Amino acid sequence: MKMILTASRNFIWIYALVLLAFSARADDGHDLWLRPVNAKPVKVTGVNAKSPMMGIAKKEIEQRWLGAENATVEFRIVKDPTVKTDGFKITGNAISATSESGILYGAYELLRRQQTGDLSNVISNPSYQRRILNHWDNLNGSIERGYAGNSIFWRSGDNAFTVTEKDKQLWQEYARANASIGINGSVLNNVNASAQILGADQLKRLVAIAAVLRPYGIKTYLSINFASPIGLGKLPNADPLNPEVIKWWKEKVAEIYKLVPDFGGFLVKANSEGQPGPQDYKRTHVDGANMLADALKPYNGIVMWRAFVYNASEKDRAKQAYLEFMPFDGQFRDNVIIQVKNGPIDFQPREPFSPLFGALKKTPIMPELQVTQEYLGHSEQLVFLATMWEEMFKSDTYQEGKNSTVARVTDGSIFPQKYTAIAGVSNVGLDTNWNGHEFAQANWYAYGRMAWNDQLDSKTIADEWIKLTFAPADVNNNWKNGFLEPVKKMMLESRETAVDYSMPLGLHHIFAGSHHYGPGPWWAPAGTRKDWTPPYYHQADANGIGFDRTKNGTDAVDQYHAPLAADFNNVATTPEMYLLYFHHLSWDYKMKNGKTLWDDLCSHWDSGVKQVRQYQVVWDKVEPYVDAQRFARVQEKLRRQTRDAQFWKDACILYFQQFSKRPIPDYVERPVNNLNYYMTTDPLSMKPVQQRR
Ligand code: BDP
Repeated sequence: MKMILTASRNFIWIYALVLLAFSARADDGHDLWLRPVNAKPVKVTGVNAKSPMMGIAKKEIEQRWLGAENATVEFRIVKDPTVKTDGFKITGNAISATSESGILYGAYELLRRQQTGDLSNVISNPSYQRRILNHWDNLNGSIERGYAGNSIFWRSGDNAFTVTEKDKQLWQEYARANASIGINGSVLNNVNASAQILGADQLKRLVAIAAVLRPYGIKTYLSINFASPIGLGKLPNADPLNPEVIKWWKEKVAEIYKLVPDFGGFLVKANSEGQPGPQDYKRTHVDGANMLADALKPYNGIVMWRAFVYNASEKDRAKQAYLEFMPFDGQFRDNVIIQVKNGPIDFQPREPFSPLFGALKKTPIMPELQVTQEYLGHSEQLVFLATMWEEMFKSDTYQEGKNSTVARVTDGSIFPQKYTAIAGVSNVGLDTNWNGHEFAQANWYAYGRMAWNDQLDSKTIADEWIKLTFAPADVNNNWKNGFLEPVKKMMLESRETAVDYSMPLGLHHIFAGSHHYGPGPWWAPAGTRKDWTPPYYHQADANGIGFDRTKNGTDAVDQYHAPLAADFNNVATTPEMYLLYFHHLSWDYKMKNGKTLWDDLCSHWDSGVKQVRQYQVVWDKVEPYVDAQRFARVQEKLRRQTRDAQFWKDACILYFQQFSKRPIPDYVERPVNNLNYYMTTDPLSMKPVQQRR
């Protein structure tokens, strides 16, 4: 009896120690979804010893094998018409592909399947050929809309161009993370590009970066400044029809390809938000894009020409890209792809899809998504973006009949196109955990997975990511019910929650000026461009709220294909999630749930706050399953998110109440400060500002 007691006491001690060690273990998040595992011995065959890429695939298998001990994994390069470039087939322990990159992606998939418990065979081909991250990194190391520290590629100072071992290691880790989710391209600098990116020192650094990224299957691209021939080449102009300019670009491109023979091409933001472009010389987007395309063509390079254009004109901003680009359909070279943001305005928490999708029928389009959370709480708020992107991919444009989804009109399923591509604005920075928020890693992961497979649903992605990022070695039902399921639910709801506490029912762009963090529906300093101020977007007055884009208004609805044009034109058939995007409605407008518009708006703001409060509870309850460091970091961020959500709700209710003149519904929590407080407190720093913002 005594012996049994001692034994069980010992057991309890050991158990407690193990628990303590586990929960106290520090985890800085640097390993992302590629955390070390207790690999079993394995043999890999079919490896071309000369190929760095095959070497990486082999090493990954050896370091992460969780299958049968001493199993043999076979790499097979095959001729198989069902397997596209980069695609692969997994049959048991064999990975077959038509290219080495396919073997690499197959290896990552096999390992992922082992870790997430899916051992079925699969054949997998990417939806888009080019799956690209856009880094908005400036040459001085800062990142436009970056919330996770400075650039991993560029820095200022004396050693700006020294390539250190530390640099190379970080680039390699970055490349590996990308390859593991299928990303195969990186644009290394900001779309608001400096001409200097094409300078000698910068190109040397490009060479060094490309050398590290290449074995992981990642091509490098650069954003260029359209006026580079002036800024760098000292030519008097950058007119795309000027022979001197044409020659300058040809020579520059030749120089780049000599240094980086597999260089991907250029990303161009032209005549947009003050950037130079062909219109400066009374030329068109076609003139500009084709001139660059001709220079890149001999090397199979591409031009990604952005359609993010709008002027401070009387025209509805939401209509401008369509108006500007539709007349050019069919006039671009075949190595030009028009890069179009998911929505017509600008990466808002919710917008309908851009009407250009499917409408340009003879010009390939690549969707541009924003992984960095410029308008969705930076790296402070837990917002899983996969559900938003899924909403976009699955939206039916009806352009070629039913089921002309955004996914299908851009990935080559409907329109035959030489190149297919997709871009995501990166959220990577020098922060130890890469993305600032532990859960922002999920957005990088989700972007890669959806770029690979645009039919993948958010639930599957969340499930995979949680297992890879948080699962202990011995996954059991306790962990599944105690961690996986509640955290998954929270992630899947989180984007709608953010919409609720910030811009429900189709409201958009009512952000605080410049940093876009928190509310600023009142923000309209004298002299600011109207289309950069929130009142332009919400149009609140005594009669109601919302932007009238119907036939009686700006007629933006007309840019959508039937039946959407008519559906959006009619308030009764407009999905309520887009209501105030398309309609200006009275405060007493009756919603489907019977509430007035005012009451329903208040309910959304309020429920958004309540949902974040619930996330705090969810997270506190998962504490036993998470290492102390990550637990504490997320807990702290959720506290901030709750304060932010409340700030949104209170500020919006008090501000719009001035117009609605309606009481706050009884069931809605009362604001904790007055309107003046919200208007004189910066929601990012939470510090008072001198003037009304
Ligand atoms: C907006 C950002 C701005 C970018 C611009 C773009 O606020 O910083 O330069 O998009 O995409 O969302 O060019």
